[in-house]
Amino acid sequence: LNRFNWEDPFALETQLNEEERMLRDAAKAYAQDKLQPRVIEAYREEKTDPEIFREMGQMGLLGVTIPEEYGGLGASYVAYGLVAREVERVDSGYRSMMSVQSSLVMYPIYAYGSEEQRKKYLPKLASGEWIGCFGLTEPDVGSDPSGMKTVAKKTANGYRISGAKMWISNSPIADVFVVWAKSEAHGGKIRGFVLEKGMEGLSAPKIAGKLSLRASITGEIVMDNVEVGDDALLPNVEGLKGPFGCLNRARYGISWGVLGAAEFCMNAARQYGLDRQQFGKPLAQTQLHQLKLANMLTDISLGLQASLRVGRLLDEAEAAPEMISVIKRNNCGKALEIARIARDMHGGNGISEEFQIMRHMVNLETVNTYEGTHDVHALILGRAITGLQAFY
Ligand code: TGC
Ligand code: FAD
Repeated sequence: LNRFNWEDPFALETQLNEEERMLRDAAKAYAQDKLQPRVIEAYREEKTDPEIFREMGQMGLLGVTIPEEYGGLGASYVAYGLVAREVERVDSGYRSMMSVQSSLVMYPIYAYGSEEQRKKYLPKLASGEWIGCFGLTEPDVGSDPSGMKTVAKKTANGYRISGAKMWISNSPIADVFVVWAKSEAHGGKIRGFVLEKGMEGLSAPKIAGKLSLRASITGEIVMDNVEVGDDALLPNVEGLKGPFGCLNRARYGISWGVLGAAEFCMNAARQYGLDRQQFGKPLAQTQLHQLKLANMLTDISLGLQASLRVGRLLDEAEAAPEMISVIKRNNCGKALEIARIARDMHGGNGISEEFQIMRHMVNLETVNTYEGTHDVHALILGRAITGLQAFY
């Protein structure tokens, strides 16, 4: 029998192809060399460096699954997940910046946009020259986006959009805004629009004072009668399946990403337990410490296998949204639990920025909430299991 490798319990490495391994290694090198050295200060000072988009673009980390002719890599969803894992090993906020750009801005323009929209936006989003954001949530509408108040009214040559979006990643520094609104000309159905920075009536004030995800800027999108042309409408999708089609991909990426954060926390707790002595022996030689590490390893390794499976199905266009709910919900919940336990295992040092565990822990509170809360995904699964929907 082969020897057990605690760092790769189910030999995930052997389940990846050459391209996936290469992209993973490039993402890891970038994340460790360029993101890790700036994250502690960025988080403390609540600073987002827009240059990160340019750097990620140069590395090919934006729009990994988008075809090459539009500036992407045309790589697999598994490759995309591996990139998310490496970036989130450093910080969930950096992964958030990357996944919004890739899954929530580039994907809808690619999947629902006209050829002109694809050509205009995708190459500059892929290079990071332009930064994108995705506006679905509103001040009064979070888990239930069907109740959105943002409206688009038809004008002679386009639409006039009014409303407010809340909790929008990247919005204060965004050049491109993918916004979802109820369109009167389409019977009140939800439609997607691409807005651009500088349009009259469009502003994106920063939401200050976040105690989580501080390295990733978040803001509002305020639309006060913003006039856009007919060419701003995403022509090829109508209804909630538009935004949900994007969310499927982002939620899938998150399921990998959070395990990167969890791996960081577990590895740090392991090392801390080996280095730190109490009662005359290393903490790692106590049963409680080992039990906690065994639980962490189990949850991380099972989660990785599940994400890999769903990634392969996504690549074959065979993944169901409920599968994504299972892995988003499970992996976020487990990663948050692992971070909380790793924080405890570090004793007093666990609260210091230097050890980085508490930053991951507090970030994961957001990740457990956005893209469908932990409980909303339970209700999506409950509906699938019982055939009864319990939302309303
Ligand atoms: P429901 O009746 O279930 O569905 C309405 C229409 O949408 C279709 N649909 C989907 N299509 C594709 N993928 C999915 N996952 C889909 N889920 C639903 C469905 O087939 C139907 O289509 P049609 O053609 O029949 O009209 O809608 P509902 O109103 O009952 O939905 C309930 C619920 C809870 C499932 C849904 O509203 C939900 O998922 N809520 C969570 C909201 C959410 O995730 N918001 C995320 C905002 S973006 C964000 O957080 C970005 S953070 C990113 C970062 O920084 O990394
Ligand atoms: P609510 O929907 O009000 O939920 C509050 C609580 O009630 C939760 O615990 C929820 O699980 C529970 N709940 C809701 N409905 C039910 C029910 N039927 N039964 C039982 N319990 C229920 N959105 C975007 O559109 N774009 C972005 O880029 C984006 N980025 C974000 C970045 C950050 C840092 C944060 C914090 C959020 C971001 N969001 C974004 C918004 C995010 O998607 C929402 O916060 C999330 O969907 C939850 O909505 P809500 O905050 O309104 O909470």
